[in-house]
Amino acid sequence: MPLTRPAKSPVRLVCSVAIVTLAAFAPAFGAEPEVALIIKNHRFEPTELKVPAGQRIKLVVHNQDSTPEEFESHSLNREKVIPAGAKAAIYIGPLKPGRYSFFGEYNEATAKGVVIAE
Ligand SMILES: [Cu+2]
Repeated sequence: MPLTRPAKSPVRLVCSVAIVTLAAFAPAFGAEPEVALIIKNHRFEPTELKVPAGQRIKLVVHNQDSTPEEFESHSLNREKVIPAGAKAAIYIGPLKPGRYSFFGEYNEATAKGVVIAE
């Protein structure tokens, strides 16, 4: 269905202002800083992820192994299974400055890492 452009009205103007105000508090969709994390040979690469504190972060985890892995972090309160060869987005934060450890639940002995918010 073709979109028709509505005539400008005071109501529409108020809506625009409200949207701009909201945007100031919550960054636009897709505007989060993106951090890449790889799972390879049952290890995370890199093992230390430095991220800005006080912001929502998009972690893009790429499991390059031929087995599934579960990204798990108690301090970040996140848990996500990533199938073999797949990529998954995990949103974290906004975080207070500090260290937040994570691990691969299926390979805890080797798959370890830490998010450092600063
Ligand atoms: Cu788990």
